[in-house]
Amino acid sequence: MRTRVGIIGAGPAGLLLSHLLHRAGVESVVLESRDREYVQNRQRAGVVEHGVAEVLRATGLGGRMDAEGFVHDGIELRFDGHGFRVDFPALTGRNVVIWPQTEIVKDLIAQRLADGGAIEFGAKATSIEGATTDRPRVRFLRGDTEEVLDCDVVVACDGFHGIGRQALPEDVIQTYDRVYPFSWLGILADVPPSYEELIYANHERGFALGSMRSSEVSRLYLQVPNDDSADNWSDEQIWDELSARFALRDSDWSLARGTITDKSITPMRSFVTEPMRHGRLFLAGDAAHIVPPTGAKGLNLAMRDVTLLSEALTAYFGSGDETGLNSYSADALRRVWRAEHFSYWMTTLLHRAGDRDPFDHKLQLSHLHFIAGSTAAATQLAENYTGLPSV
Ligand code: FAS
Ligand code: PHB
Repeated sequence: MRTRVGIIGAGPAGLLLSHLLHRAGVESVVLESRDREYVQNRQRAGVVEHGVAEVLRATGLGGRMDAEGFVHDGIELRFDGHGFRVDFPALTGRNVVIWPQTEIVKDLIAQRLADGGAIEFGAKATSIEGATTDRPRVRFLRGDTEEVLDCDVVVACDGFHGIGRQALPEDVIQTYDRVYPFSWLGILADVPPSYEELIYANHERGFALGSMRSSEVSRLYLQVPNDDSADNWSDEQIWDELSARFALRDSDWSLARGTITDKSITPMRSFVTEPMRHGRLFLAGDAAHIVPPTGAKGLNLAMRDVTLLSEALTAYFGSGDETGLNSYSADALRRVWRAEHFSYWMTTLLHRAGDRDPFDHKLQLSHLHFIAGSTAAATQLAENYTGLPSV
């Protein structure tokens, strides 16, 4: 096989890159190790920041999002028995859209296939060769048969556990890593959300997040120890703990309960790979970086990386202009580090640290009261959460 741009991974990064390149007349092939059903139904992110929603609308992928998604003008912070709403439009003029990653992936796959795009499901990339030559290639297995994809450029969009990073030589790659002393127990429940907008709760028992997938399906998360398991939690225990952590003083608000249809544990980690380019190999999305999901940045960073890279590749294949390719890593990493800091800041502001130090909790509560009382402090959160236009 031969193509201009060989893309490893049919997650949101790889699929959006292939879609954007197609719209610019640049050919690509996407290699995906799993099958279509698995990729489309993998439960992940739920928040699309302002600028990414604009990219989806501008490239023909906003129809279902605008018809079925939810535009949210704020989030609620809950702490000390109080609720404080961060008003995004008032502070930034922007908002976010609640639109599940599963739906973005379904639309991208459908659009690529409708446009005649090449997505090779069941094709597991095993190695990337010749990254520093002008003819890089990807070896991949289709079943037991080894095949080769010859390319002009390879983009590893193969997520945190992919092979992309491994192709960077040890004397080139620099990684930055932080593992947090807690994880999230996430549930899907067939019950209408008991809130109009997302609730982020800092409680002495731990963090909790109330989100949604539709008007009938709630998505909620609980901070749990890293060695915890979803099997340790009965449905009743989950609802009791969520209710305790979301509780408000002087309010008759309560959390509606329903049938839990999915339980899973997500570990918290910050990770960055530098550089995001080596010769004709580029990294994008979780292949290069991950963030704790508290700031709702993982999906959005992935989409921002490939939006930037597709512009650079279009200029290169269109006119030979390599400016964007040469600045891609530095340009992408400015946004990556901004999102890494924001995700770290939201995570440490809202979660009880491993030692549950009461002094730390007092500092967190003081900071949360400051955000509730300071337009400047609330603006800092709103600007980062809705997505900075340029970094
Ligand atoms: P992805 O991991 O989505 O996609 C990589 C693709 O590459 C996969 O389809 C994989 O099968 C394929 N692949 C891997 N190795 C391959 C190989 N060798 N050959 C071929 N294909 C290969 N972000 C948020 O903003 N909010 C959240 O709530 C949130 N929750 C998350 C929960 C979990 C459990 C995880 C793991 C992540 C979560 N994230 C969340 C982050 C997540 O949404 C990612 O940021 C997003 O999926 C990144 O997209 P990609 O970079 O495309 O990587
Ligand atoms: C989700 O809906 O899955 C979600 C929303 C906001 C976050 C993390 C996850 O910060």
